[in-house]
Order: sequence, then structure tokens, then C-alpha cells
Amino acid sequence: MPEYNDTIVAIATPSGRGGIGVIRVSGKKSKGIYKALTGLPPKPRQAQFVSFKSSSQQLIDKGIGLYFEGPSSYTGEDVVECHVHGSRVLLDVLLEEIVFLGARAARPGEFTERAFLNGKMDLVQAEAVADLIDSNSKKAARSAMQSLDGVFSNNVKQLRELVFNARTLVEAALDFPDEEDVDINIDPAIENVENSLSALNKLLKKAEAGRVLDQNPAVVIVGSPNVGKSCLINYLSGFDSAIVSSEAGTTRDTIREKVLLGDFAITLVDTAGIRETSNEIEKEGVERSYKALAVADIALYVLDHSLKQEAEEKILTDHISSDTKVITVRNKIDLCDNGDYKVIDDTVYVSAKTGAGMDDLIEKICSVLDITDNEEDMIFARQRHIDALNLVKDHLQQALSGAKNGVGLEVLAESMRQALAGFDEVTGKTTSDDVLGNVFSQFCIGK
Ligand SMILES: Nc1nc2c(ncn2[C@@H]2O[C@H](COP(=O)(O)OP(=O)(O)O)[C@@H](O)[C@H]2O)c(=O)[nH]1
Ligand SMILES: [Mg+2]
Repeated sequence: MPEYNDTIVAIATPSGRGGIGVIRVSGKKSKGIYKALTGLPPKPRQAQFVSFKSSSQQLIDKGIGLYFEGPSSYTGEDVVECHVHGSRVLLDVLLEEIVFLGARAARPGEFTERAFLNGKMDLVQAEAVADLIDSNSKKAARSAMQSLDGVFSNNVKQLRELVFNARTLVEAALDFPDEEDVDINIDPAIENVENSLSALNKLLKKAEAGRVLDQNPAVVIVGSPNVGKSCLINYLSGFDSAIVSSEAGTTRDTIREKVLLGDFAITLVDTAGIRETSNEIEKEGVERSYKALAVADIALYVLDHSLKQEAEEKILTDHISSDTKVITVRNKIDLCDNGDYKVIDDTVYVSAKTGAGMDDLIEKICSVLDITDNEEDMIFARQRHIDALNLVKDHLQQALSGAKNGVGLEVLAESMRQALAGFDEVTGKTTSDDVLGNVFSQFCIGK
């Protein structure tokens, strides 16, 4: 277990006013700091109502003191928590006092980094802590919680186990090449690798599906002026964020709103209506529409159905990237004769005024984004995990084709060794300092 000589401290609750504020301390001096602040010896895992006093015996606040003796703590070290009133000034005073008593201010993510380095959690779980804190929808939070609970890590570990067994079979064959009575049949190893590959493909699919959870995909509303784009963002976001007017060219800035579709979050973007204009400000607005469109995950191309408006080929071909999925939204159906307005391929009929067809639109967006209701089909994965697992896949495929083509056992063993290293990179067993630094620097302070 690594040892740290310094004791760290941070305010763990968000800045601003609150019912309570929590300061967390971790390291060897925690116990002494608790005693100096409260005048009492700490009792492990017992809440004590105490007076927190400065070294000049001035009362800072009364509150709850908690002590977790290492290794049974979040970080694995001795940890103290001071729960006081949620005033920033008060918390700063207490923090200064704790620094005076020998702790130093923690870096972002340093508590979790220590938890990771002390073996309390693996890297996937540490990342899940940050993802849980940052999660912006219930779905993302539940998924991050699953990863924190070890679901993703266990999947990776089980896969690693399979590959490890395959490697052992190959290594065993390598160790006894000349002994006649040892069977060097590597078919079982090949079978293991095949099984690993199919399990890995399943895991990668879940991880790919889960990427939308931390991205808030950009759904950009575009179209000519006056088709009802601003009405649409207001309807979907549930409040009047964009000005709606019968005057064409009202919207000039792109307006972004986080919108929850069920338990899932997207970023919905309203843009200026696209048309030729000599007005400089509107021109800039149209430019911004194109920019937003260029990076959209989904474009909602809004047309005025009451005017029988048709899509402009030029917008679709010149300004929408081939990666962007386009949903045609034919709006203002309330002004049209009754018809059978059903989703036809990628066209949805709606009224941003009455709300007709909005459920179809939401359903369509979810299906285009491939958001499944079945949470078991998603893993809150980061790009880092997906890249590493893809590398594992490459090595396994190499091993498989090598084995089938009769390459030497050494080559086979090497491919498998590299595949194993890929798994270890995901869980953090052998991750470089750069990657670790990058992971933990993204945390907030106090976690
Ligand atoms: N009847 C009807 N009017 C709508 C609908 N959507 C928008 N409008 C009206 O169309 C005009 C332009 O709407 P707006 O949202 O500002 O269009 P934008 O220029 O595309 O942003 C406004 O007068 C809206 O009230 C709709 O579904 N039905
Ligand atoms: Mg508008």
C-alpha cells in the first residue's frame, strides 16, 4: 500500500449557502487534527456533537464530527469529516484552522485518487465517482452508479480471466515443447479466445451505447424563418427561452437548453432561420446556424406544413455533415386539414402550438440516438475505455488468426499478453501517470 506523509483537507460541499457544509480531512494527521479542534479523542464511526475551536480556543462552530479509521474509510487512510453550518465564510475559517494544524489543501480528485491508489476502488470506479457527480440525467446517474458498484469492472475482469486462461494454455504448451507426453493441442486456447472475442464485442456494444450518457447529444433545430423553430424549443424545454414572433428573422443567437427526454438529457439548440438577407446581424445569425448544424448529432429540419414547404437540398447537402442524422419536422399541422399525421420514415408531423405529434418526435429522437430503455444494454463508458477495449480486440483477433495460420506459440502468447495489458489499462492496474493525472484532474475539489 502506498504511504503518504501529507494530510489533505478540502471543503466537500458546493460553494454557496446551505444547511450544512462538510470539510473532509484525510491522512495521518487526521486524528490529531480532530482532537485539536474538538478537545476530544475521535470515536471511529460514531457521530459526535462537538464544538470546533481554533487554536486560540475561539469557538468556530458547533456541529458533527466523524472519524473513520483507515483502512475502513473512503480513501483508505484515517479520515475526519466536520459537518458544520453551510456558510462559505465559516467553512473557510475552519479550513484555514485545519491547514494551520498541518494539513494541506487537496487537489481536485485527490481523495478519490488516494482511494484508487490504496486499492479501495479501481480506475473505472473512480471515474464513475466523477461521472455520478457530473451526471445530468437520472439515466446517466443510474448508469454511473452501476459502474461505481463494479458492474463494468466485473465485466472487464471476467473477460480478462477468460483471456488469462487462454494465455496460460499457450504458455503451458510453450514450456514443454519437447516433451512428447505433453499434449500441445492449443484448440482449447483458440476456443477461449473466440469466446472472449464474442463477449468483448457485446461489452463494446454496451459501452458504445452508453457514450450518449455523458455527452448530452446536440439536437439542432434548423429551417427557414417563421416555421416555428423557437416555438419548438420552448415547447420541448417547457419554458419560454426563445422569443416567438410572426416577424421573420427574430432569432439571431443560437439558444441552448438542456432538455430531459424522459430520464435522458439532450442539448437542444434553436437557431436563426436560414435565408438570404442583407441585414448584417441576421447574416451573422445564419452563419451561427450553419456552425451549430455542422456539429449537430441530430438536425431537426423544421418545415411549415401549412405552406406545403419542401426541404432545400442545398441546406441538406452543403451544411449538414454526413454523420448528422436528419429528422424532418413538418410543423403547424393544426393549420392543416385533418390528415393522418404519422411518423413516415424520418418525417414527423407536429404542432409546436398545440403539442400534437410531440410524443412521436421525442420517440423518434430517442430511437435515432439509440437510447434504449433497457439499462442493462448500456454502460457509462468513456472514450478511454472504448479505445482500450478496441485495442484488446485487435490483439485477440491477431492471436486468433495467428493461431489458425499456425504462427509460433511465442507470437500467440505475445498477442495475448498485450490483450491482457489492455484490460489492465481500463481498470487502472497498469495505467500511466499521464492518464491518471488526466482522470483525477477532472474531479471537483473535495472528492
Ligand atoms: N398555428 C401554429 N402557429 C405556429 C406553430 N409554430 C409556430 N407558430 C407561429 O409561427 C410564428 C413563427 O414562430 P417562431 O417559433 O418564432 O418561428 P421561427 O422563426 O422558426 O423561430 C409565430 O407566430 C408562432 O406563433 C404551430 O405549430 N401552429
Ligand atoms: Mg426563431
